[in-house]
Amino acid sequence: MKFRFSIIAMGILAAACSQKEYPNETIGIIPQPQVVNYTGEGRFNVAEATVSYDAKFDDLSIGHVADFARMLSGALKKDVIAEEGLQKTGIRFILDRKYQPEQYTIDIKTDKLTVTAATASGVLYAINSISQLLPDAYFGVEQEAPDWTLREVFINDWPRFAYRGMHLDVARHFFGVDVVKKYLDVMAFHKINRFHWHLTDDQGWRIEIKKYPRLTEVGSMRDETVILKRFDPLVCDGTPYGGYYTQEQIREVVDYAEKLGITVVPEIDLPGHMIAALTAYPELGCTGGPYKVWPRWGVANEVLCPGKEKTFEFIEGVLDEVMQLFPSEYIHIGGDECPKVEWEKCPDCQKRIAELGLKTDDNHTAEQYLQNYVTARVQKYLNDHGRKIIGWDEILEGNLAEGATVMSWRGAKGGIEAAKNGFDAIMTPGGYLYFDYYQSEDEAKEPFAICCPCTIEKTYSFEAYDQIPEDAQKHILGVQANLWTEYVATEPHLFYMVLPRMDALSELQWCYPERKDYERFKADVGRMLRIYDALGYTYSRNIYGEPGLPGFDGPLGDAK
Ligand code: TNX
Repeated sequence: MKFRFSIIAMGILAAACSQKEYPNETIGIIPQPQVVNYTGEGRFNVAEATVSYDAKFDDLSIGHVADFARMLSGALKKDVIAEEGLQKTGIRFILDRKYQPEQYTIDIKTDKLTVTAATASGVLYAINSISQLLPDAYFGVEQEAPDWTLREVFINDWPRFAYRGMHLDVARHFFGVDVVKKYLDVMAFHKINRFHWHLTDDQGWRIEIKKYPRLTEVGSMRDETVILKRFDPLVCDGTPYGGYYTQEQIREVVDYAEKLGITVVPEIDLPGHMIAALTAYPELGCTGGPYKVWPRWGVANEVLCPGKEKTFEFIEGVLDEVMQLFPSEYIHIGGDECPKVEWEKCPDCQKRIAELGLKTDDNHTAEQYLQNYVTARVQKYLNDHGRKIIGWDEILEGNLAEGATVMSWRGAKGGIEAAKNGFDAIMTPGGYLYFDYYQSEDEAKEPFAICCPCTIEKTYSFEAYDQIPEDAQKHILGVQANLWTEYVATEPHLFYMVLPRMDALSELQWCYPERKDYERFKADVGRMLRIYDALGYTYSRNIYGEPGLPGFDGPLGDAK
C-alpha cells in the first residue's frame, strides 16, 4: 500500500505548499479536482492558442491531444493543429514520468496553459477537465459570443480510488457495440476506469464461445419476454428476443475501452443465473432439463451441477476464451443468488458433498459449502493463469479462499465483513448505487423501475469507508454503480437511468470526503446536463424537481 500512501502524501504536500499562498477552492469540474488554486486574475485565451506536445509522449497520448485540437477546430471554425515539440506559449502538453499514472496538473497563466501527466489516462483526464471549463460551444452548441478565456489557476488532480467502476447488464436486454461505446465515452468523461460487463444470465448468453457454439446459437435467444410485471399469471409478449457479441466485436469493445483508459472486467455469472447456458447444454444441470431461456426475471432454481466433472470442463473451456479476449487481471465469476434446492436432491451433488466431507453446521448448509468448492476451484484455475476473481458478496458465505475480491451489493455489509477479514472489496451497495432504481421519489412519473427511489442526492451521500476500521480501509479498492436491465430495453432509457447519477458516482470514486459538497455538486451538474444535451444523451432532470422524461414512459410500459 506504499503506492496509495505516496499519492495521498504527494497530494497533501502539494495542497499544503500551495495553500500558503492560495486557498484550495472549488471549480466547475465533475468530479471535483483535489487541488484548485486560483493564482491570479489574468486570463488565457483558448481561441487564439496553439496546441503543442512533448515529442516523448506515446501514440495514445498524442491521439488524445489531436482529438482535443480537432474539437477546438470544429468549435472555433479554424484549423487548430496539435504540433509535435513543445512551444513556449499556448496550450502545451508535457510528459513527466514522476507523476502517478492517473494524475495530471493544469497550470493556466495568461500566455500559456500547461498540462503535465505521465500517461495517456492523465492526458485524457486533463483534457476532460479543461473541456468542462470551456464554453458550451466546445461541445458543438451554437453560442452567440462564447467566452473562450480561462482564469489563471493551478489544478493538481489524482483519484482517491484505483477501481472506479460502472456495470452494465446486457443479458436481460441486449445493447449493441455502438451503445456500449457511447456508454464507455460517458464513463471516461467521468474518469471511470473499469467497465463491469455482465455478459451472461438466465435471460440470455451474450458472448460467443467457439468451443461451445450452442451458447450463442441457442442460449442468446429467448422465445418471448414477460410483459412488465405480469408474473402471476405469467403474461409474455410472444416476441422472440436475442443478441450476442461475436469475439471480434468483444475485441473491438476491449480495444475501444483501453484507449479511454478503461479496463473491461467481464462477468460470467456462475453457478447460478445459468439457464441460458443450460438450455444450450442441458447435461450441465442437475436434472438434465429440458430447460428454456428464461422469459421472466427473478431467481431461478435451475443452476449448474457441481457434482459432474463436465461442468468444470465447461467452465474452464469458457474461461479459457474469456481470458484470451479480456486482458483484465480481474475476471468476475458472479456467485450471486444461487438457490440450492436442486443440489439437495441431486445424487451427483450429494456424492460430491460426501466425498469432500462437507457438513452442515450452525452457520451454513453442506450445499452452501459446495458453492465454496465451486468458487475455490474456479478461483484456482484463474489464479493458475495469472488472473484474480471478483465475486458478488454471497461468495463470503462459508470459507472464501485468500485472494478473492468481494463485490458488496446487498448493502455495504458484505464489503465491511470482507475488509475486516482481509479480503479486498468493491462497494456497490443496492440502496445507493443501483441505477436500475427510480431516479425520483415520484414513481408514477418515472418509467417503470425494479425498485424504490435512489435519488442522486442519496447516491451522493454514500461514503465507502463508513464502518470500515482504519486498518482495513486499504482493502476497499473502490466504488461501482450497477445498471441491471430487466426494465431497461432501449438506449434513451439506458442513459436516462445512469445520468446524471454517474456524476455523483464519479465523486464517490474520485474525491476525498472533504472535497464533497452536495450544493456545489448540484450546481455543477447543471453544466453537465447541457453537455449531455449537446452530445445526445438522455438524462433525468429530477435535480430540478422535474421527475420523469416528458413523453417517455419507458419502452416496456404497458400501464403503471
Ligand atoms: C439482484 S445484484 C441481482 C441481479 C438483478 C438485480 C436487480 C446481483 C448480484 N443480482 O440479478 O438484476 O438484483 O436490481
